[in-house]
Amino acid sequence: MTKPALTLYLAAPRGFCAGVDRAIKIVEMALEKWGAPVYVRHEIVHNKFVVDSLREKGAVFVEELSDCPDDRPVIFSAHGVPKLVPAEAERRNMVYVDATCPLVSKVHIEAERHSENGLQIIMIGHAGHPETIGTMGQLPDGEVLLVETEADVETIEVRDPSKLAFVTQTTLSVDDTIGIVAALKARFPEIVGPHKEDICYATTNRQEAVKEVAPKVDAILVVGAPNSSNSRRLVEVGAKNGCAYSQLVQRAEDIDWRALEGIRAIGITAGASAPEVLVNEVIDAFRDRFDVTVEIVETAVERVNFKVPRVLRETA
Ligand code: 10G
Ligand code: SF4
Repeated sequence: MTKPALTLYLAAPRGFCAGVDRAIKIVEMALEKWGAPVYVRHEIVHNKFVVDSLREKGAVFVEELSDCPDDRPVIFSAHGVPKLVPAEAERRNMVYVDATCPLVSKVHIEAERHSENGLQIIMIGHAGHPETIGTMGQLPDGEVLLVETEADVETIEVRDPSKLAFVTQTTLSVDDTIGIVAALKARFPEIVGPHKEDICYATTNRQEAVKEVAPKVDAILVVGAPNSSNSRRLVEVGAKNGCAYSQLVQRAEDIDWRALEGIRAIGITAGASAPEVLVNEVIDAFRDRFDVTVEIVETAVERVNFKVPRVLRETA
């Protein structure tokens, strides 16, 4: 039986960003240097496949530092941690490596600098997300106020409207954040902040590529995990930019083939924590059912690379 023709538009850039690449390397190098077990506080990045692979090599994933013994190394996830976490590790004389992405650390430093200058901080982010908890946790309770939506901007109570700064989570929707920043500037004209926001290059580029793909296709699949904020934003960007069927899949087995019956063009991308092997698995699943022509939709070329911390570069 002949297979139906399908054009598969593959977004580029997609998948691993420099911060994820570095964080995974940190766990692998820590295992080489210190042997198993190495503890990791929170999923190193939000991807089950990545976490399971590292677990097989001897990493032990826990949610809190109190779940780690004093005498084994611990790594903090790429999303960042509140200040009290490394402070507690030091108090316990633990060996720790901070895998926080340098672009998240930059936001931490920004928040601290504004606070030192007497400004109260407003963070645009998602409540309960580890990056938001980590960034807010750079300063004492109450110094950072969280806003998630434009509506929140109208109701927050600030100490002094003339002494405010804002920072953002790095993985937000670029378009939604423009609206929130505009609302902040309208209500608090003196608020200071970064030139645009703190959304990182990888988030911006992946969303841009989806915008280019969305109008060309009947459906978009984003390879990524349900707890991956940046991956979920890619699903929303697809839906808001002309593709009614935009879905998250962790792997090929999640694809709802009945919903895709009769399609002629599919868009595929992957969140910043999703490995390329899973993208290939999804593409292969399409090849099994369709006569696939792959078209790459490249909207940016990324050359960002972050070094791992010195302690891991030194030989044991
Ligand atoms: O998109 P989120 O923040 O949920 O994380 P992720 O692990 O899915 O992707 C990598 C992004 C970060 C480490 C946050 S800066
Ligand atoms: Fe760093 Fe951006 Fe990747 Fe987060 S999504 S780890 S900020 S490069």
